Amino acid sequence: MHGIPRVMINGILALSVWNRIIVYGLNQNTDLFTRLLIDRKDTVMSQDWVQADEQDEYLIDYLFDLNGYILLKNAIAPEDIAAMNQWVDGNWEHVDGKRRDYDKDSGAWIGNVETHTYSGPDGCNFQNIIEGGPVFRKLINYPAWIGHCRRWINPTNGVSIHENLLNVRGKGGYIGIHGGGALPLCYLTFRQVNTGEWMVGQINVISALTDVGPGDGATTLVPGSHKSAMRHPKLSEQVYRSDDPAGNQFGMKELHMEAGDALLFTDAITHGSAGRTNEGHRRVILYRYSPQFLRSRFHYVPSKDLLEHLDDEQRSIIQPIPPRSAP
Ligand SMILES: O=C(O)CCC(=O)C(=O)O
Ligand SMILES: [Fe+2]
Repeated sequence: MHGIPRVMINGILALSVWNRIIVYGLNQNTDLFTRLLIDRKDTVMSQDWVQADEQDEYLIDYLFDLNGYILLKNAIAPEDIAAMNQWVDGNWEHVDGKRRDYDKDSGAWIGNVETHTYSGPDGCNFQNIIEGGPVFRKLINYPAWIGHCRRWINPTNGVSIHENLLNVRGKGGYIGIHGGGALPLCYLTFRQVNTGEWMVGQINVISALTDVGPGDGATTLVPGSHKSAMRHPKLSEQVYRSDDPAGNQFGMKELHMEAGDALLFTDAITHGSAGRTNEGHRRVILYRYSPQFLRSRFHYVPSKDLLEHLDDEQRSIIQPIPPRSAP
């Protein structure tokens, strides 16, 4: 071959392709492009996570709007994760003990925290965990997510907590597939239908206290299903929840997390959890944020001690309207 050797031509071609990609990226958004290249070259197309301290609110809103969920990496400080794990270790005797609903009348009480289960396989819920100590109070308005919850519920509605719990789930445990954009439940809104403003009726924040990987019974969801006008095929005959584990259902994605990550998703999305096949237990906390007009799920009355220890913002979330009675 005469003239320029082939290896040089290949090199020039490769350089020109890279130039185009880089120029395109710079034109779109310098910051975002660079960050994506640096963070995880392989998943730019399907990225559904950001670092919890991400400042690009537009990007965060876009992902939440598009998918109905977003994963915040490194949302909870390691010392707070350690404090929560210590609490679980200290109360381990209750994990396989009495649980409200499964044992009908009442769970075991650890101060004002009650053990509970939705249906048995989902494990042990330490309900009303905000009464469990300082670290759980701190989570009420944890900086990594409270701003997003306020914005998406819409400041007009204020924020309250519908339910708060710490879940421990062993081998064989799971949550059945449930929810979806087609359900006629008033708290499963996403936007104001006439104006398009944010008006999310419930945002679940699930945070892993230990890593949750394959076989650990991860939370699963169908991305975008909060916008679907059709029920998931598995739920077409049902109102809310099927007893089939959500992990192996059509369209489901497993959300793996490292300890301290937080998954934020609208409760309107079709979701649940995969069955746990590994030994050991999954430990997560779950706080559900809703507009202030919604009552709390189980109506645990905040103790005097809890109220005294809350800052003003936390108090307004836990008790938006103080009880009123005749003097
Ligand atoms: O346990 C899970 O991973 C899912 C919990 C769930 O269904 C919910 O947050 O509404
Ligand atoms: Fe759920």
